[in-house]
Amino acid sequence: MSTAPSNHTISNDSPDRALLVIDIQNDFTPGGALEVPRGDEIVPLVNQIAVNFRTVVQAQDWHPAGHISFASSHPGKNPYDIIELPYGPQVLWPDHCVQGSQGAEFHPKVDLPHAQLIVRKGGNPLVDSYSAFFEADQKTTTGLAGYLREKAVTSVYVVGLALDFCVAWTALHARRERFTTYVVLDACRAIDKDGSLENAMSKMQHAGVNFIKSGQLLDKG
Ligand code: VGL
Ligand code: ZN
Repeated sequence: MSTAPSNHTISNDSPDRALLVIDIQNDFTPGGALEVPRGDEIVPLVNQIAVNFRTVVQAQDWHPAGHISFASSHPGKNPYDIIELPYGPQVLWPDHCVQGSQGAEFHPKVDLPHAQLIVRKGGNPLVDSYSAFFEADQKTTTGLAGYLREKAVTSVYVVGLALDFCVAWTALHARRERFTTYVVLDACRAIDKDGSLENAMSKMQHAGVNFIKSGQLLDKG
């Protein structure tokens, strides 16, 4: 009889796949500046999924004070207004994930000791970056695609916050970089404002992103 723990293993620990853990930070969890409803609920599941991925990358939203995506940087504007910037429309947000702040830290229950790389994004004061691959200008790279390719990764599994913004843009850019891409839906939570979730799901579907549940990853033992 096997004594392997039944629900803490992933059936296929292959080196050609990576887990991308997006923005599980204090400001995106309840009580944070830009809280994603029930964003904290995914943390135990993400920790569990990560156990048998060799390559785990964490993304961290990491803005300078006065960032262009903050409503407070645009007199007369409010959070969730949309403005036009040189790179396209920009949703304005409450101030969040300011570099070095407590809100920018990972949620205290995130437990990923074997994560090898943290990609900090959104550091350009004039350009937002939802995606862990490219900034919102769609061309400035974070280097993540090159990192993954050098490790011979061909498939990425995306989890985290928020499904309709940073998870979606990371998955779309993963497809653009020709990675086989899975979004693990029950290991994500969405902001879901003004149709953002429906819009993001349809964009991902058209781009060939696969939607799965964590049960398809975790050994059913
Ligand atoms: C995010 C809005 C602004 C996210 C980041 O992590 O989804 N959303 N910055
Ligand atoms: Zn942000």
